[in-house]
Amino acid sequence: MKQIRKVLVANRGEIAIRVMRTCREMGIATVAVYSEADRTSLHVRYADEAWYIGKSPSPESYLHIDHILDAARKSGADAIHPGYGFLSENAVFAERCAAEGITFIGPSPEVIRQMGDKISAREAMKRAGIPVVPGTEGVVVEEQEALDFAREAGFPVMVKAAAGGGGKGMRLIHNEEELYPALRAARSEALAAFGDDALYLEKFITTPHHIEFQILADEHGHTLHLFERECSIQRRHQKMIEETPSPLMTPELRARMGETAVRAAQAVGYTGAGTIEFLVDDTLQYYFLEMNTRLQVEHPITERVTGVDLVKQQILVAMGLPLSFTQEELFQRGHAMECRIYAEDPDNNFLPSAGKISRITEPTGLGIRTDGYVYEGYEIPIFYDPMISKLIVWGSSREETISRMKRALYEYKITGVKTSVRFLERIMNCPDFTAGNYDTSFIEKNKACLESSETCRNACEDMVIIAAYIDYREKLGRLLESKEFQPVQNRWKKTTHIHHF
Ligand code: MV4
Repeated sequence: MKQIRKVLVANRGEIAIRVMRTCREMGIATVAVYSEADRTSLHVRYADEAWYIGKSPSPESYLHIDHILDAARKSGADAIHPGYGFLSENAVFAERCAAEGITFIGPSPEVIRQMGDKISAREAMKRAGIPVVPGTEGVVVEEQEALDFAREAGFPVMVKAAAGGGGKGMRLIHNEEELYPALRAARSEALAAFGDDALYLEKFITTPHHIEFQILADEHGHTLHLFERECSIQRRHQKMIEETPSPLMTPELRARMGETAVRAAQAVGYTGAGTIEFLVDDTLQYYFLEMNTRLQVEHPITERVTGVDLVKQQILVAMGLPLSFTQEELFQRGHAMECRIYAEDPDNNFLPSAGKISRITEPTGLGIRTDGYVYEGYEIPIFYDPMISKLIVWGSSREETISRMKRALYEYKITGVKTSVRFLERIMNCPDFTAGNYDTSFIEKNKACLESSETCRNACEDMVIIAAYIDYREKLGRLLESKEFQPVQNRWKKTTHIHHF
């Protein structure tokens, strides 16, 4: 067993505070690291100590391995929690921690590296007999090979970067004419974005559900799942709302997918908390998509329905302790939903809305959790992800959860920056959403219903004006054609022409 007495959280924002809260509960000291722009950030104040790690741009601070390890060494931290994003799935960082004798709270560098390479992840799953999206064997080198696959599988197909993930470097190809140009573009994009131009192709699964399973495994061979999370409400690969249980799920499908997720984790020797992402098509056929070797943004909905603190479990596993519960002891109780609150303007193409928080009041009450980090007077930095907080709501049923979420969103008042709160309210009022009848095309399919009330109102007003004008023109035309119409006599001219403007 490795005693952990002090954890450095190599992250910022809400997740840094969230991790530090669990550390505090466990009697573990906390170390914050901060950049120039984060001098006034809440995680700096919350931690027992704080270390400056560099300038605001992430590469000079939160992505700078040496600066972070310097802070770990100087603070005497015996473990590092990477949160999500930044270095959380960086195998080199995990290796450097190990080399410094610092416990990296997460899976081994080998597993991080293997799951970070989407082709080797697929190969590992195929070997374990886990269904993967039909695709090419290994890296696509020759364009002819891609054409052969696409002809065999049938269009549309998706080209993806082996070093990508999360939708980065993906392209949808509808026919042969598009294939070669798309391959070349994807290859140069992948090289630029990831320094690795390896590509692969998959059959496109139309309007899939994006369902993921939470995994937890210790270093003593115990692996279990903590059920699913439905993540199909996404905009440009950015999740907006997640919920558990999934409206699509049946007990039988849940058991099969859960067993598959556990087998996937065992197949790669996973330890700690991880997530298996699946695509599920409209025949409820499911396919392994990716494995995330980090804690996910949306983990709180799983915590709420199972009662398990996933960060606490990560730390206990990192200490080398066996899991203290079995699969049979885990149940989903009620229904939880997360809305991500972004400082973005949904009525202006979701452009980030920087600025100072002048007022904020957050909802509270039974079944309501807000994981945030902003406060009145706080200036939201432009350097990082614009997520302000996560609103996690629980209810005894999906209906109760939605009505409670509506109430919570109504209470959520943030002034000084534009936020996605109003957009989330519109989703809560969308019939397809409230009926649980949605997949990853939801945002696209419900554009009209999701337009801002302002935009809707403007559009409606325009419609009213246009309708009135058309009505006027029709009446005028009938009048002009009618017999009783007598043109106004003008003593200077025979008739007066009516000039239509
Ligand atoms: C797919 C797919 C359909 N067919 N792959 C990959 C990264 C993940 N975040 C989304 N990914 C997808 N991969 C195949 N073969 C559908 C998705 C997908 C998606 C794609 C485009 C736009 C939004 C999406 C939301 C969820 C899943």
